[in-house]
Amino acid sequence: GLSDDEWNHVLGIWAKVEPDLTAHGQEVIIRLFQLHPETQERFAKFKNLTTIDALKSSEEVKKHGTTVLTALGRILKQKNNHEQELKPLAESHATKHKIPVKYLEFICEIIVKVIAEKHPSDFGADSQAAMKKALELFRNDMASKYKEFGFLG
Ligand code: HE5
Repeated sequence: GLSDDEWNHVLGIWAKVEPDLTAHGQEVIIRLFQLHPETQERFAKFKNLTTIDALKSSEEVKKHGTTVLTALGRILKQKNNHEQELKPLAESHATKHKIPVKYLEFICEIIVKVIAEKHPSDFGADSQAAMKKALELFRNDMASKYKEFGFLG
């Protein structure tokens, strides 16, 4: 797990992200689709967004980015006592959306990059390392829940 100090880093930077969750979320989703186009194919309602301008002006993309980061924020705030928050997320991603663990890795990596770009002076090496560790715990727990739901992701 993470030390108290590491959780303080994670929740400290998250508090800087939260006032503008939508811009962060939008950037994360757009970058996910640009870097890993196969991920966009999982979204029936984003299939028509074939240009960067279309992605940038989509209210649906903004909304989904906010949804994703809101869910992740709730989980981080549980400091790894996240069973209750994680389970429905793992269930939907395993059984309904069928999102491979690899895609979770992609999005987690992008989340760290986007935060680093938007908050260069508040997201130092220690905070980045702590956030990476927290996201790794999140992914590992998603992966083990996936298995419980019979998805080898
Ligand atoms: O599962 C839900 O609620 C429990 C539905 C809303 C939701 C989705 C849907 C939430 C809260 C999340 N995602 C959260 C989330 C956190 C992690 C980092 N997601 Zn999610 N997703 C939804 C991720 C990661 C992640 C990676 C990828 C490629 N997710 C996806 C894909 C994905 C898809 C296809 C959907 C279905 C909803 C939709 O089409 O929205 C426009």
